[in-house]
Amino acid sequence: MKDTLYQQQDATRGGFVFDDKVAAVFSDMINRSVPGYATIITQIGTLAERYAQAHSRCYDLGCSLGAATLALRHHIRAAGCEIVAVDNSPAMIERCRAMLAADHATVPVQVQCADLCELPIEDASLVVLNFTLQFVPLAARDALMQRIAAGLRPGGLLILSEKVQIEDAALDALFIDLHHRFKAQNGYSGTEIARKRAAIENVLVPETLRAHEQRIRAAGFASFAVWFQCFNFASMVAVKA
Ligand code: GEK
Repeated sequence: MKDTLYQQQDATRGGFVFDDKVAAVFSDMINRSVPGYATIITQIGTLAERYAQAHSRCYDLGCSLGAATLALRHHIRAAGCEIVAVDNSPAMIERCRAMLAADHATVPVQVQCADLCELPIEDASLVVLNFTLQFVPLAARDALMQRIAAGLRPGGLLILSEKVQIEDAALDALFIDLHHRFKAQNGYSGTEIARKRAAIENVLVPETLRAHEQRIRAAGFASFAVWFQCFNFASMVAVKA
């Protein structure tokens, strides 16, 4: 279903929430709003094929409708893996369950409606945070990353995709402008882009790549790299020693 939410004036009242209206149009919204989203989803599958370890768990934290979960499910080759897909939006989880029920891949998926800040993370070989950490309160991010690192097996992989802040103010302004241009190229009007920007302010809090790397290394990961970036959207990987 096409995202026309911000064509309506009242959609800007209150902050952005992942309610039923958003969940209903989410696939269209994220594909038209996040440069490289489809590429990132595909490559999450490729990375899962390589990093999922036998008899381990693979987590999709902030799974929304389950796009990354599906990529994991169709590419994991290791025996005995279980996917844990988590989101705290009941509207997203309901649709995610329906989508998985219609999918016939065989890797088992445990779908949970829960706050990922309270979720136990255990015996993991892969943890995916695909545009989710940006919505977690800043003060809770260090502890979450430490729990992820602690829950990963040696050699386990973190995939972290985020909207990022560029350190150079002029380039930050340029990339924000180019992102808005990308949205206009995908059919959003100037009014829709401005309303969404206002609604998301203080709800989505981006950090710099340097801040992400520092947090990830401080949590105990041995390596870190940005494997994808388009404007102010990036995807990072980190491996636990
Ligand atoms: C995808 N990964 O399509 N606990 C659980 N879920 C949360 C929390 C939290 N504390 N905070 C936010 N969420 C998906 C896209 S969308 C990205 C992820 C976007 C959930 C929230 O409910 C929403 O479904 C998701 O994180 C972020 O690959 O909308 O830009």
